[in-house]
Amino acid sequence: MAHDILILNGPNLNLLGRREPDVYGRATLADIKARCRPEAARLGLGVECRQSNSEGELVTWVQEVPARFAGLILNAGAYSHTSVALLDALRALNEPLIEVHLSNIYRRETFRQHSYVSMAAKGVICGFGPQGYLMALRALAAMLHHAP
Ligand code: CA2
Repeated sequence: MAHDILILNGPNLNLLGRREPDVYGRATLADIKARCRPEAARLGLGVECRQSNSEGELVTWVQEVPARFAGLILNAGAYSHTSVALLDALRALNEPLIEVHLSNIYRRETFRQHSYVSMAAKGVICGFGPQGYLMALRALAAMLHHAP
């Protein structure tokens, strides 16, 4: 049976491609989804992509992971830097979590250089733009397919 992966994007990422192209590039979230689908299929994975501006909705979706998904890719946007609620939900997971950021948060303001999400993540990919999501899919595929 194919493993299904949940890709979650947090606040304001629905605006991608429309503003701040110098920081976040020109790809929209729909473009990223369209690139993830064939890459996941090539890796033998199913993928579901969701976006929310609401911290509570993201927490609820994280709580769905154990019942339906083998792994989670999360760009929690600004909640990465603020949300203990999200961290608590992520810490309850046994499934692997990869944190993704489009920008290199370590080259930006100091308040972006700490992420609560990182404390629960297997690994963090940042600074590679939309390609980071594809890299995260490959990392999860390697983990899931080569698990002992
Ligand atoms: O680099 C990333 O992926 C971030 O998670 C993006 C978040 C930011 O708060 C994090 O520090 C790093 C912001 C996403 C907002 O995206 C926009 C896109 C276009 C226009 C306005 C916001």
